[in-house]
Amino acid sequence: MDRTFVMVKPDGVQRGLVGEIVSRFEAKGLKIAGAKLEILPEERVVEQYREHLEKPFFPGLKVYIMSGPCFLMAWEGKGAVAVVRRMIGATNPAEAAPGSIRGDFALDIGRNVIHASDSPESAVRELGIHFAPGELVEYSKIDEPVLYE
Ligand code: IDP
Ligand code: MG
Repeated sequence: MDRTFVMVKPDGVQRGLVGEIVSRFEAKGLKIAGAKLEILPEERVVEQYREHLEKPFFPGLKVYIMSGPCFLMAWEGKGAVAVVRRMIGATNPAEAAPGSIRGDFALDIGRNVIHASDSPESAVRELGIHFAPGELVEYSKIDEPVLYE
């Protein structure tokens, strides 16, 4: 099964959106494989956003991501990486589709509530940055026989 890395950013945690966001992924049928609340150390923020290190918004992004606790999760399911990217919506919440998380809960590109891996390769890389192997749990869930053909 595919696994993806998802993180409610500090604005989402402060705004009390963790429960709503977890509910959406659960209702979709995805299975939670790991979760924790954490203020990220600088090294892991730099590692996660390494493709953006030279961008003008990076210094502000780093301060934002380290401004408070993030809620980090691993979610599993068929096509989980692409499914979750569609559920979070476009990077700029002003353009994100209504019904998506960013479309429903945010206004500003610099405060867009949630992160999710953008490819299966990024998912493996990002899960490796944030979770030790023992922190991800393998188990079967009783709805699997009715969720999948
Ligand atoms: P993504 O989160 O949808 O994958 P990326 O382009 O990878 O979007 O950018 C990573 C994060 O950097 C965004 O989610 C957002 O928090 C921040 N970011 C991207 N572009 C801007 C910008 O123009 N201004 C401020 N922050 C930005
Ligand atoms: Mg990205």
